[in-house]
Amino acid sequence: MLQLDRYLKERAALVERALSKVIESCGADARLCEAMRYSLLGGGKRLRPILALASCEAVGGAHERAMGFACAVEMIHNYSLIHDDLPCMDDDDLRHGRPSNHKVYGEAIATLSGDGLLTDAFNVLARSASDGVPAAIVLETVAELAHAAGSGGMVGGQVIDLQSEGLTLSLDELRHLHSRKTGALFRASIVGGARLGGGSAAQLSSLDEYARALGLAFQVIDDLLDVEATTEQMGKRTGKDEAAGKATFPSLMGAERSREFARELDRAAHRALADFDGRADPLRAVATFVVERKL
Ligand code: GRG
Repeated sequence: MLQLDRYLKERAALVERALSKVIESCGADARLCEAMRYSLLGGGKRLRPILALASCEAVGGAHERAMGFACAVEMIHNYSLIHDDLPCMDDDDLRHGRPSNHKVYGEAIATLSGDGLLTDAFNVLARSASDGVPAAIVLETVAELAHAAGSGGMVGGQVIDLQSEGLTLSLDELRHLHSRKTGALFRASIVGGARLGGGSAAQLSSLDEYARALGLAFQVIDDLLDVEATTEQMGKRTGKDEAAGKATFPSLMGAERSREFARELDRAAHRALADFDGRADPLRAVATFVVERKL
């Protein structure tokens, strides 16, 4: 029986060791490297890289094959958090229980440290190609990750989010926004991990389905926690969606129905893994964790 708490801690530690190595070789100006390190090693659940490694293993790959990719995904995630906290975006002073990057390093260095993490992520991924993975597979993974992070994915989703403030969105519009803003990076992490692990087309397609359900469930719970959890619990400001006039799952369907919806999505994520053996148990457990998490 998988002990999820232990598994998540061990995997986060593994990812953090690899991330420290990446940042150790940062060849930039010392202040920039420090700012990148501050965010990259400053906490967080490491969900996306853990999912990338778990997905690689679910199709029979050794997790080492996906470690460069897992680091790249977490670097992109951290860039998005740094930029999201900037005054021109969500204007948040707190992240992971500490001052946001721009509160410590100023807006210019914070912006550039995000840019550094985003760009270096692709260097880390491309250089991990030497780990015995065919170049064509790495190339497809690079393209998929770039699409997920870029204008067709996360950045595009953030723009829709900004433009939707104060508007009444339908459930379909809200789902579309989040499938890009948060869902795309989850999908790329999970499908990319499996691609690097040697997964078949049918396995990648099932994992894509799993990832869609998990990504949406993650967002439904994120919206709920913004209403129900305190700033101290989350280590970041809560109650901000309502203050910004944002449409959320609880505002559209109510808190109780939102939680039920997230649990339906957890079941859908499990169904998508029906053809996988016990090696996909961590993926199954993480889906339930995402829905039942308190932070
Ligand atoms: C390009 C200036 C500029 C800004 C872009 C890309 C972007 C800003 C924002 C993307 C939107 C974004 C930050 C999405 C992530 C939303 C989210 C719920 C993050 C929290 O994810 P967790 O809970 O994070 O997995 P940690 O790392 O704290 O565990």
